[in-house]
Amino acid sequence: MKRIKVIDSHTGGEPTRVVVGGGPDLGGGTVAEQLKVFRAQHDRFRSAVVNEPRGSDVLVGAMLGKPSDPTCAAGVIFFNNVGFLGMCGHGTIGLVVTLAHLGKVTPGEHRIETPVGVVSAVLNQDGSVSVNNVPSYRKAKGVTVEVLNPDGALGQKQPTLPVTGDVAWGGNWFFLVERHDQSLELSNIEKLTDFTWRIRQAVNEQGYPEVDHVELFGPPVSSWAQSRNFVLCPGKAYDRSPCGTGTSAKLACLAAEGKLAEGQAWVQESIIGSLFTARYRRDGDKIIPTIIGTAFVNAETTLLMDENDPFCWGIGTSDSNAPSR
Ligand code: PYC
Repeated sequence: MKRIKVIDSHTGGEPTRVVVGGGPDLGGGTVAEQLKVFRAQHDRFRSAVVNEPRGSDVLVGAMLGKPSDPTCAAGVIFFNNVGFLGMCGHGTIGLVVTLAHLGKVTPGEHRIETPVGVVSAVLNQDGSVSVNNVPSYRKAKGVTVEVLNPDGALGQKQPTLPVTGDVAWGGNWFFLVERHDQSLELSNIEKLTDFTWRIRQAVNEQGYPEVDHVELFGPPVSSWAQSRNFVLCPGKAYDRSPCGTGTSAKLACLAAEGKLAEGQAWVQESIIGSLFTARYRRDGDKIIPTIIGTAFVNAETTLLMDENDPFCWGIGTSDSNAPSR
């Protein structure tokens, strides 16, 4: 029986599960090299931590590792129900609040090595966390893709519909869509998920195979915010938070359009109404976004992994189909 110590938190409603003990040895080297070991040798551990029956599709895992950069306090690899993330904004906020809960960090700046670069996170005196993300940029403006129209199958309507968006990097790859006819409300989640999933398929097939997150924007409900979003994550879950890397990608597009000045605040509202405040500074032809949010620790747990359990490694893994002993 393996015992894995985890601490759960949520950042604006989006959960993070930090593995604080009992995880696999990922060897040395950079965190990007440790990710290669994690992916190749311990993928079932990833699945066991975040997937049912212990987790759920929405859970993001965070595996602490040794940083190769001596200026970093920690290394981290974020993962989800289907694989690994480059960076994770809400997850970094959750990680810092978790480390503070454990007494391992105090207010101030902490550098963290991720597979896609070093980020820094400031634990503020009021408990909020400011994440200075990896350099972010817009790769392509106004890309139009033909998205399958489910009604088109009847023959009376167009089989596809054009959808236009920008492709941008904010630590993960995003397709960001401003113009659409969807209502960004919780009651519309199923339609939003279906629509963005079809967009993702079209974007991947029609030129951008690297994009794994899709973001829709619309008017906010809160008077504090400039925009509300719906973010589809790679495993078909939606982000309950405004998405740190997605908001970074949004800032990159706003900066490229000249619609947001350096240092100016942008308040992004999520589909459940939670808020991140974001700003950027220029770094050559890229930007360095800062994302500010708050997380709360909500569980300290020991996961038990019993090899005799047919669903030990999560529902849907090849191991879970083995005949019972
Ligand atoms: O906050 O960057 C983020 C994020 C990515 C996926 C889920 N949350």
